[in-house]
Amino acid sequence: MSIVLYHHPFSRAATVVWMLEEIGVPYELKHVDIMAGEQKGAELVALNPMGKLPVLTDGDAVVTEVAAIGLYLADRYALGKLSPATDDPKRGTYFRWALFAPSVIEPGSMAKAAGWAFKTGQAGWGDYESMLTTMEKAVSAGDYLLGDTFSMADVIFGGTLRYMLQFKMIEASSAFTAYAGRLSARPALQRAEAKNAAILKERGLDKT
Ligand SMILES: N[C@@H](CCC(=O)N[C@@H](CS)C(=O)NCC(=O)O)C(=O)O
Repeated sequence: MSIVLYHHPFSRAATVVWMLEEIGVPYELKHVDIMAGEQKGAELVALNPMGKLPVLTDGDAVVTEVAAIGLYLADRYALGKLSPATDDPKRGTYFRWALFAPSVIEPGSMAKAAGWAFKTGQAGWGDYESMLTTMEKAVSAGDYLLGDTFSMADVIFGGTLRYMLQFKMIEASSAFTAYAGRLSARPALQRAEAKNAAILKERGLDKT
């Protein structure tokens, strides 16, 4: 099997399982015990010097960073379906929201939760309230970020939003709840959640 995902169900690799289920290609999961620090071992560090999950390999290609993995998979295996065709102007909106997740939502939510002191004009993620307003507008313009069409940008942005809602780093507004509900109805997300839950059970982590 050419696609291998280094995975732990408690990590962002869980979102990559959702990506792979949306794409529908065969893949193998390699469990990395992050509680035992296996992500800092030689095998993982050779692939990702950050010593972090997720890591996806596809033949000789090594991809890290959730957003990069999603964009890679969609272009390689679902171009014109989960990512707009290369000459489609919708690609601008697609990249905009896909990259908003790691460049604004992740650091912006962390800065707020950890009480970081910073200048909003200098920090790329700006101020928390503007971030929330921007996100609410993005998820309310249609069912999905591209309007009627679901795309990999929804997995990247939506996966980050779901994570932030779960850990109460973003408060559940009606717009966020409605959007998260539309995502939860996707059979691919349900299959991914079932896979992650089965691994948790198998490894006795479902009670933690
Ligand atoms: N920027 C990375 C974040 C990766 C990350 O922080 N992964 C966490 C799990 S969700 C991890 O591996 N933590 C263990 C560690 O840092 O030792 C991405 O988007 O993939």
